[in-house]
Formats: sequence, C-alpha cells, structure tokens
Amino acid sequence: MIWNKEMECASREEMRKLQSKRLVELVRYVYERVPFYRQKMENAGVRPEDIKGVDDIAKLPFTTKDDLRDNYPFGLFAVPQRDIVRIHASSGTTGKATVVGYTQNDLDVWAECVARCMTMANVGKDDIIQIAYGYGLFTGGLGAHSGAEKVGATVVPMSTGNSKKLTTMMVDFGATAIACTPSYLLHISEVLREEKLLDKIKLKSAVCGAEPWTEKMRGEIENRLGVKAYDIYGLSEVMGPGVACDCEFHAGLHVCEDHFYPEIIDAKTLTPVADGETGELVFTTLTKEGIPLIRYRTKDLTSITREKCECGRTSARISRFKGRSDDMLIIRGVNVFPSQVESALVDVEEVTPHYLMIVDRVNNLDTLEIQVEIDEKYYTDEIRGIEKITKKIAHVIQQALGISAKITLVSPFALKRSEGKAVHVIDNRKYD
Ligand code: DLL
Repeated sequence: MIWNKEMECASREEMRKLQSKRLVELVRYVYERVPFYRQKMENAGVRPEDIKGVDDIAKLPFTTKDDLRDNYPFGLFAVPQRDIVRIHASSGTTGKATVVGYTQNDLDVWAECVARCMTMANVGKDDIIQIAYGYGLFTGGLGAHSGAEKVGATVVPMSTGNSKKLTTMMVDFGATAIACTPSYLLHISEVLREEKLLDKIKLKSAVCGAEPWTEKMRGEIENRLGVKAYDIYGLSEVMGPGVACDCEFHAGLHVCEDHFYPEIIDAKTLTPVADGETGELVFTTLTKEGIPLIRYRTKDLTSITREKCECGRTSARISRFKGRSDDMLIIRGVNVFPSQVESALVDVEEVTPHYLMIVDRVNNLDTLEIQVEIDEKYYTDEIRGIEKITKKIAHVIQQALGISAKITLVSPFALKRSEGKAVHVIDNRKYD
C-alpha cells in the first residue's frame, strides 16, 4: 500500500509552501529551457522573479491543447531527447496528435501517483488486477500498470480487444480487481452474464476512468458485479491516469497536488471561481521534467474543495466531472451534457444505460434523437409494451434535459460497445 502521509495528509500551509517552492523552480526551469514559454512569458510581461509562490500564479499565461499541437511533436520538451525514456500521444478526433515525453523521474512520479490511487481503491499486494485499458500510445494501460505494480499487486496486462478471454481469465485467475473504462466494465458485466460467470468472479475493486460517468453508473456497476468502483482521473498532457482518484468515501477525487497544482477558472473570463463553484480545471505540473506545463486548460468541468476528507487525507478534492466544456451540446439553445442522459436512463428499469444521441438540424431547427437499448428481460422477438416504455423515457429525458427528444428503442446489444472511451454523440449539424 502506498499512502504517502507526508504529502496526502500535509496541513494546507505546508502543502502551499511546498507548491510555492516547486512553482518558483518550475517557472525558472521552463523559462530557461523552453523557448515557447520564455516567449509566452515575455509577451505577458512576466519575468521568473515575479513569481514568488502560488499566490502569483495568475500572472502566468495559460497553455492549451493547440499549443501542444502547434509545437508538434517535441517543441515543448524541456530536456534533450536522450533524457526522454518514454513517449505517449493522444490522437483525439481532430487535428494532430498531442505528444508527451517522460524522463525516468517522470515515470517514477507517475507510478507513485497511480499507486496512491490504487491504495485509495483498496488494491494492494494481495490483489490480482486485470489492466483492461488500452496499452500503447494511450496512457491508460501502461500508466495503470506501473502504479499497480508499485503497490505490489499481481498485474495481468490484458489491454483491450478480447472480452471473452478477459472474463475467462478473470474467473480462472481469481482476479480481485480490474482497471478499465466504466463503459467497458458495463460491457464486461454483460459478457459475464451471457457466459453465466457472474457468480464465479471474485472482483472487489474496479478502478474506472478515462471518460465521464455518473454516480448512478457507479451504482449500476457495483450492483451488477458486487464490486466497489473508484473514479480515477488523468489526462495525457498532464501525465495520464493518477492525477486524482476518489477514496472509499466517494466525496470527490483527491488530487496529487504536490505534483499537480489545480485551479478552477471561469472559462469565459479566465478568472478563478470560488471553492465549490463549477468551472474549468487548470493544472500546473509542479515536478514534471520532460514536458512541464504551466496553467494547462483541461476543458474538464468540476469544482474543488480543500476541506479535510473523512479518510484523513487533506489533499484538495475535485468533484465528479460533469463533462468537458467541448462535450456540451447546445440543442435549441439549451445546454445539454450526455451524462444527463445516462443519469436519467439508469432510473428506467426496462432499458440499459447504453445510448446514442443523434443531433441534426432540419429546417433550421435542432432535432435530437436518442437511441436507447432495451433490457433483455423486456425483449423477446419484439419489444413488449414499446409505446409505454418510449413514453416513460421521453418523460424522464424531458425532465432531465429540459428539451424533448425522439426516443428510439433498439434491441439488446444493437448499439456498438466500446472497449475504450464510449461514443455517445453523433452531431450531424454543420457548423460553418
Ligand atoms: O484518459 C487518461 C486516463 C486513463 C485517465 C485511464 C483515467 C484512466 P486522455 O486520453 O488524454 O487521458 O483523456 C483525458 O479524459 O481530460 C477527461 O475529459 C477524460 N477523463 C479522464 N478520466 C476521467 C474521469 C486519459 N475519471 C480526458 N472522469 C480528460 C471524467 C475523465 N472524465
């Protein structure tokens, strides 16, 4: 078990002092080593000596995903290639990949952060954990892997791609933990049910992340599999999984804030919002050597609290993610997050939480169709009581979103399952 009490239970003053010291060093480091940051700081009229601690952080300019893309592939690296021991990249759906590089020290810090998360998720030496995030350029597989090894768990590097093999080995090896996306875990639960293996599994912990999921989805996963499911967060630009994770009290995700300094800002005015208010999460990497980032705008929407958690950790906690600002749809002038649909569907007994939103524009009017998968129990050759169920869903969706939607019920397993991040939206509207 890795519970770094010195860092995770430090007083607020001690933590701020450490963060300030690290920020001052970081600013000097990037100013000297990364021409991009030197230029950005000069444009903003800031010199390294103006930054005396975290109270001065707002003087520093932001970094965005476009900055990484514009400097593709290695333009923001702060060390020569010979000191980089690993590369990861996120492809995204549009534009160039964003590429990140790690020094050996970065990998050690990463393993330590993931190990803290594994500890929060009650994974340790006595566990056998299947890592079912993709291995490769995506940070999920290798990131979760090294943290699980660091806590001494027996690691099974499944990756994604073969759910039947995964479920067979889950039973044969007596796996007690799994790490994968929540949507994939839901799919795994279906495969286990199909294979009649549900009562043969020994899972106790699931370390789920890489995509937004709701509290209700946690309940659904826990009920189906008899596990405790934990929420792990991270992003490749900042490090990968392990930037934050929730403990058994599920009262927000503890940020490894000795390494990643969090801020929540108003995405329009770019000024800080008060603790407890929702805004965009911004991170400054305090210790990264390979590709340190100053005030990186994640686009992820959350709020922060700095009150001590019941578990004893004092680290700042971010609330479960509402989504990304760029995931938010505006349909007929109303802001809609896919997670609201998921939340509404979990309450409808006749359907599964698998859904697809299809947004279009007909005669200048936005249309929303939601395809929803019927639960097997309510399906024989056709869907029983189709009209009643459709009406019921239309009602809960209207309540949840504040707009109406055309509901199309589809047969069990008709919607494509994802092994990584689920795709919930097809937006056919033309933006020109
Ligand atoms: O998804 C890293 C990761 C792997 C995290 C495995 C957790 C587990 P990226 O592909 O760069 O990295 O995507 C990062 O995914 O900005 C969020 O929008 C979303 N995300 C990640 N974890 C969560 C979570 C990995 N727990 C982007 N809840 C982030 C909600 C999450 N969204």
